[in-house]
Amino acid sequence: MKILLIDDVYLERLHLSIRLKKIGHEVSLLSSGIEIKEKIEYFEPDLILMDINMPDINGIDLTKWIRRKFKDWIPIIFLSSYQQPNIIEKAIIAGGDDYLIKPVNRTVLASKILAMERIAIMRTKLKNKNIQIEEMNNRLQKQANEDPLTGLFNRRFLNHKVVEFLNIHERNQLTFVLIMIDVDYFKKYNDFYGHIKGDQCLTQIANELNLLFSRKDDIVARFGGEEFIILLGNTNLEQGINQCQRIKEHFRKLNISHEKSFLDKRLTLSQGLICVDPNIIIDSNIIYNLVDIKLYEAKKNGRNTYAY
Ligand code: GH3
Ligand code: MG
Ligand code: MG
Ligand code: MG
Repeated sequence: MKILLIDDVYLERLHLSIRLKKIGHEVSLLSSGIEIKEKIEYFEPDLILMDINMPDINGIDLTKWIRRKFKDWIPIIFLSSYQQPNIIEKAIIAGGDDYLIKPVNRTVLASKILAMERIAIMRTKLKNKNIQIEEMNNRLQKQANEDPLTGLFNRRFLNHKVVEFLNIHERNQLTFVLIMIDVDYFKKYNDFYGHIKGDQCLTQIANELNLLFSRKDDIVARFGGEEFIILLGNTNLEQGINQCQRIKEHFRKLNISHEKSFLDKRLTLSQGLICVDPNIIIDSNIIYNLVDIKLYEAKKNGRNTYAY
């Protein structure tokens, strides 16, 4: 263990440190309480052995200071010649973990250090376990919200976000936009290129949409099959329409082949858009239904277009 020994008497420090080093500990010595305030971060001790009666600050007050200052627990054992029960009580209440009366028997001291070491190991194990649990929770959380094929947010997360958008935008009296995107003639794409190429195509579309909408608050989700949804906060109808046009233009330039599409043998998308007014009472299912009607309109109008 890395032990920090604080005692104002030189000989006490010397004797103790020799003994501690003999049984394998690393020892740092300090002669005053004030010094520790400047150096404790530098030492990072596993254990502090502390005298009580020191000229500048007494060990009990110093312990209170350490307990206030550090969230992490550092075991503290008092070594003092005071035998009065009320002082021992005070020392433990202040944050000490144990109290030995000087002169300290070397075997007793070694055993007490061992006990502290054992608790410290248990604490470290527990801490690591907690970190593991937290990491696992984060992973599960991410998995629960993610579409496995494309890595986009899934419908579950989207539903949650739409409700959040409704609340926030009502509170701030702002509009937001939801765009539903459906790939044109995708069944033909699968039939011609095969399902694996179909999957790759969906992933490519997802990546492109993610690139197009990379602002922190933009949400790009896979709604299902070959349908995607874009959620744009604090956006009005005109801005939303511009985004539909931007998506259309982007995919025109990408120029992805689709041999069996009637639209110039290129992969195209149809889009429905809804701009949600904060003053109209509406829920997420109604939003999906309305935007689906708009998407259907875009399909009816020949595909590779948008309706709102
Ligand atoms: P439309 O232009 O009217 O949208 O025609 P469409 O063929 O795209 O529409 P339809 O809904 O009939 O077909 C959707 C197709 O999307 C059917 C299904 O095979 C395909 N699809 C859905 N999910 C996946 C997927 O995860 N991977 C692949 N490869 N294909 C999928
Ligand atoms: Mg002293
Ligand atoms: Mg579809
Ligand atoms: Mg389709």
